[in-house]
Amino acid sequence: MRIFSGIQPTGNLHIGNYLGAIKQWLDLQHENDCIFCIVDLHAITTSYDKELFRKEILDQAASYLAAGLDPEKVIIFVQSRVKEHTELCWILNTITPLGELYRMTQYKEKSEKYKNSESAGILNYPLLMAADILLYDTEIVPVGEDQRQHIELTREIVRRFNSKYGEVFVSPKEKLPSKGARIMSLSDPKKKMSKSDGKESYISLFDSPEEIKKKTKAAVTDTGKTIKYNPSRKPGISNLLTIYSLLANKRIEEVEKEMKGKSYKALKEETGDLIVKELHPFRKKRRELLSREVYVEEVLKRGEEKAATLAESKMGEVKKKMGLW
Ligand code: ATP
Ligand code: LTN
Repeated sequence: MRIFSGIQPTGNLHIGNYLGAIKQWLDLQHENDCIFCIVDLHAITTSYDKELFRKEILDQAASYLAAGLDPEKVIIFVQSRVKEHTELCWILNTITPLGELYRMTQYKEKSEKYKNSESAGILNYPLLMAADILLYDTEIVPVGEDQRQHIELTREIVRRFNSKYGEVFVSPKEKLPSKGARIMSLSDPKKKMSKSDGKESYISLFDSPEEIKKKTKAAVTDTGKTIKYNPSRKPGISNLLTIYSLLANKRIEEVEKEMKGKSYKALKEETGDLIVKELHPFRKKRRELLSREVYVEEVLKRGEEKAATLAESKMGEVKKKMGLW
């Protein structure tokens, strides 16, 4: 199966990104044809620091490798280095009704956040994402729950393009993790964990043990005493149970049983300890990779060459069908 997914290079990857997306990538890489992208052109739709950006992109590549992606098996590349992504994005703009973009939840959330100062890029964001997916005949897109709607829109675009110009694109399916599709913020467990919020709200894959313990200890819970999974009534406790169960590879009920009769404080401590233990190898590997910048750049260069070959060929097909030069 052809697999494609991407994450924006905006700051540190957090355990939401890991449990929602990257953990699936690691499982999929062995038996599929995988392409993992650093979507820098998506990241520039909101404000970013141009002096730091290159470093953040390299850091993201080092993080992918540190998390366990094998560059001998998968293609890892930077989106802006393959020009066909923006080229196809324009074409998709011409066949997509505006109404479909306005109703995207992520657009509504982001435009609310930036009040009337949002760019057209925020609205058109899903079209660039659809271009990413469609250039590579992607069949499966492993993402967190928040991206499901964008994949549905991509399928709609495929249907529209193929019926207008002839069969060119493959219709992709999202792959969501069974649990943990949505890890919640530690400081506001009714919101998803997100790297655009305050540092105390998420745990980075590369936080120090002290930081991890401090953040889990301060996680917002409720005034009750019973450790029970109930996302609507006990969002904070349920979130900790979810994180624990995913990292320990145990079912939620099993974790609930283990924690029965224990205090919230104990649950927080044990979750913190488990996160520290599970993330330790990532931290070590990332530190090592960050000192091998030339190697990381080489991995990206190799990925770019392979991705460009596929993308050029697909774009050729698209133009031919559309009667473009
Ligand atoms: P933003 O700051 O824009 O919210 P983000 O932290 O959500 O960014 P993205 O780059 O948008 O990160 O997402 C990368 C991948 O991680 C996507 O597949 C997304 O579904 C997944 N993901 C992000 N946040 C979570 C979360 N809290 N729980 C589960 N999966 C998540
Ligand atoms: N919009 C996605 C990131 C993304 C992506 C993609 C994911 C951009 N292009 C293609 C899967 C496939 C997000 O997580 N915010």
